[in-house]
Amino acid sequence: MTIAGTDSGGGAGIAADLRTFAACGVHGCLAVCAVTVQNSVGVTGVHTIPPATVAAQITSVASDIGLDAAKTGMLAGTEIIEAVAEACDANGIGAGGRTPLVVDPVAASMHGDQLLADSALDAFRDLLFPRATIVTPNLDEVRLLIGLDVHDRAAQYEAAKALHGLGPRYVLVKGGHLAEDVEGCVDLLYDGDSFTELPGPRFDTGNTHGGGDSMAASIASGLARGMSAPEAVAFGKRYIVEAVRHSYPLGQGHGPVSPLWTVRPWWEARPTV
Ligand code: PXL
Repeated sequence: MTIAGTDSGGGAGIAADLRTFAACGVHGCLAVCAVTVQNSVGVTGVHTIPPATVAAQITSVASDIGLDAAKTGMLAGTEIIEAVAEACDANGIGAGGRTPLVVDPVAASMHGDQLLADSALDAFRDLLFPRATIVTPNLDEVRLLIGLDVHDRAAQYEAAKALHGLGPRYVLVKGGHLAEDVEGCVDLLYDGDSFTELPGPRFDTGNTHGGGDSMAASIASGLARGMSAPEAVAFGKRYIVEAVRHSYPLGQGHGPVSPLWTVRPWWEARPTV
């Protein structure tokens, strides 16, 4: 299940998550937290869903279909974060429960448009980090969450340690925004004891809209398929490298990564009916 917001441009948020789930071979359910008015240039409006309706979506699905993993994306504000934390506890999602929880601490779009109220950062740290199986911040989110500006690998390690202190089982500090890594893009996984570097190529493209969402959703898919967290992160890294490789231009601004890079053009094959 994705617990997140919509993007009318179809690149990020729930649209990215559901395509990622499909590409990774799992059925996706959703709890909508916010509707954004958005195109490739930016966000011009946000409408939040009542917190009780967010919680009810989670409970409705968990009580019938069941959940093998969940991920959070745009949660918009404190009240929704509180409702999600409560619904997670009530349905065995996250720490202490049966269902692993990926927390992607979405705070802003790649254009800098705010997707989380400043006042909600405390709720994120206090309510969601301790419940998370894994948190997946990029370097902008690291700065907002712990006030650390990461400019080199040493600081990436320091950030992983500090974030682990907030309670998640695993931390993945994504290195996509690291200026030092001009050749590649190294994500860093930390379990409180040991570090694992996940190297990958860097592509010369501005079309990375929805990349963080797809990465977190592919990790959740791996967990849903029964992988351990380190296995799910390696699965997610393989997946997102291809999604960025196949990214495409859209509109006048930033285009999206391609969560469905896996799909073959079946319509070009000879019809069977
Ligand atoms: O990529 C982060 C993100 C998540 N969720 C929604 C978004 C964005 C970025 O724009 O719009 C709804």
